[in-house]
Amino acid sequence: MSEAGIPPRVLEIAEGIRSMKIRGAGKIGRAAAEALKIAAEEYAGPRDLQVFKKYIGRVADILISTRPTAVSLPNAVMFVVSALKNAQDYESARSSIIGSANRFIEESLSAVKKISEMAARRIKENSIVLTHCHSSVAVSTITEAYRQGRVVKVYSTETRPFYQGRITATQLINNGVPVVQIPDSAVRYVMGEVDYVVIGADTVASNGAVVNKIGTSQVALAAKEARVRVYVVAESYKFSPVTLVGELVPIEFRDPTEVVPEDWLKQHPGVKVLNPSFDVTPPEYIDAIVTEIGVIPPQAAILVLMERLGWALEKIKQGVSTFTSIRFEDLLE
Ligand code: RUB
Repeated sequence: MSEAGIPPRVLEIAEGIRSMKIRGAGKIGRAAAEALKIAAEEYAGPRDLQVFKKYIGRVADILISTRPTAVSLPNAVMFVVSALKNAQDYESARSSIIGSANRFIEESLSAVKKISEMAARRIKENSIVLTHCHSSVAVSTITEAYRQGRVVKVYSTETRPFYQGRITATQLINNGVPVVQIPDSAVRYVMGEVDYVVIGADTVASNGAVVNKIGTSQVALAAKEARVRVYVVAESYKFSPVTLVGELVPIEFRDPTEVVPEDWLKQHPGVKVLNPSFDVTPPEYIDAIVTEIGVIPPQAAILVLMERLGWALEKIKQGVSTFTSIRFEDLLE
């Protein structure tokens, strides 16, 4: 994809997502919206609607190619870019991109707040909560529940190999929440003490399966065995419309050197390393998904898709069946 004429700040955001400097599905979605806004604001090409659309299409393609799993990324991009649909001229196209990017960011932040308030109500007083990875919505929920006297202790897994659990532990402790960091392998050991598991999501499929950081399904399995409730806290733009037509959620595999040091790998050339970044938790292992439009059983994921992502379902009807095969550049011609 040609990067000529694309503002450096936009490419920096794309690189930030790719290198995981910007990470977590919500932040990734908001960063993509911000990048499209900057792209519109700093556009320096001809003031021509078709040329501008093609340019925005190129930016959209670059953003979407950064990481494959979190559907918040294509959903955010689709949301912002679909504002071009009714634009009559270059000026209105430019301002509609800026407007819809702002709207996505505002609505996303307000969704996080609403979810935290709703999810906190589901936690009884003096509970012990376990969380995995770093989810902004989970941290916000747990903090809200702690403020209401509902949480007394949090187990936070370190989340190998990238150690996002350290971000969770730091944020919780900064919010005054008592936190105990545990290795991922200690989840079953502590589960007997835990009242709730609260986790985020990268993607929720139409059947209610939740794709989240690698290890989530093991946490959910241990919780199920111990009859501990599992709550997923996820904004509606983490629901994937394309799963409705049978698309599988692509799982990202990252570099082996995140798992073992490069030197060690060189000394042991026969050892292969597998580093899947996400896994799938089936709906039977989830008690509820808390979204900004309400608390649902995972099996009701379809209702969220109908209510919030109808525009994406329309695209699917028109034959755009997968985000990964979309070239926005073509779509906007
Ligand atoms: C992050 C991760 C988070 C979800 C939800 O993975 O799996 O649980 O993205 O996060 P990575 P949030 O670190 O690989 O991006 O609630 O912040 O959207």
